[in-house]
Amino acid sequence: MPKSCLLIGAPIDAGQRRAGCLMGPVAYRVAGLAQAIRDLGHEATDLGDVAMTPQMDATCDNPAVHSLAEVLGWTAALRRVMAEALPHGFPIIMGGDHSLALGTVAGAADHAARVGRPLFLLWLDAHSDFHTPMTTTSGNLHGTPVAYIAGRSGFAPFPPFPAPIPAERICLYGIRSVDPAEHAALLDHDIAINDMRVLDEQGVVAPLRAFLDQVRAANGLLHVSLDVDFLDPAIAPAVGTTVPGGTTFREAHLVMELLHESELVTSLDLVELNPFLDDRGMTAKLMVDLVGSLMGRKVFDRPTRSK
Ligand code: EXY
Ligand code: MN
Ligand code: MN
Ligand code: MN
Repeated sequence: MPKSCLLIGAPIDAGQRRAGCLMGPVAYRVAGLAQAIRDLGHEATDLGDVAMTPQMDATCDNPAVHSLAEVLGWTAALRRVMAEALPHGFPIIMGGDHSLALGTVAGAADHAARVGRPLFLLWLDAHSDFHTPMTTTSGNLHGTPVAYIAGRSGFAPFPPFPAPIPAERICLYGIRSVDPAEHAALLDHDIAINDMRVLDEQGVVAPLRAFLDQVRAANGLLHVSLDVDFLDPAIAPAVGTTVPGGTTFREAHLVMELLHESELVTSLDLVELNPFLDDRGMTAKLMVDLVGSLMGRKVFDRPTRSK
């Protein structure tokens, strides 16, 4: 089923301190993301980059929090852009660091409420991103979106997340770096934590299929947030928070192929690409390749396959 893909640039690097993520959107364009999608029979419209106005009167109790005014501005802008885009197609947000999900998932939640369907979240990441602005020690807000989306307190002056996603509708997948404060908080939330140990023991298919079955049974919308550091640094070095022991090229493609076959994905973030840390754009090209698998490219297309 051809999709109308809406490519949206979110050149945000305020959620962390290493310069470079703001070059992510242009790197995806140079790597040919739109044409790769069109080559698979879909429409791809590049809507350009989102503009952001910092919210300068912003303060929070943790002085370590980095670039709060900018992240607040991005969150408001991306929430609006996402909610406006979803009725018109399949938004693909080209990041930019993972703090962009504070806004994109909020916008997806606004849309889900409007259409009366539950929103599910698949978080493909080495990190649980479960800090609040009050628990983070780095002060980098890219380590907080899942906590915000799950409705944790301590996010003032961010507006309350519109409809916190219940734990059973959040799937963390590929996790291999959890800070002590995140671990303590996650023990109080029964969010599915498919860390690399789970994937090593059960394989990449079973945990993902179980989650997708839940999405389908609930007639849910599914937002996928794909962090470059989900992948092993050996194949995807252009990211500021690499963690050894990530997914292989084939594991990542299999995840994307299963997501394509499920026909459940309704919006996508591509986050944390830092082209400044790369070698001839290899990481951007890999991410474009993975989007190709999500959009239906097959090595060998078998006529029938279970969803
Ligand atoms: N947990 C660490 C912190 O809070 O600073 C590292 C977070 C990395 C977040 C990247 C986006 O996944
Ligand atoms: Mn409209
Ligand atoms: Mn992340
Ligand atoms: Mn990460």
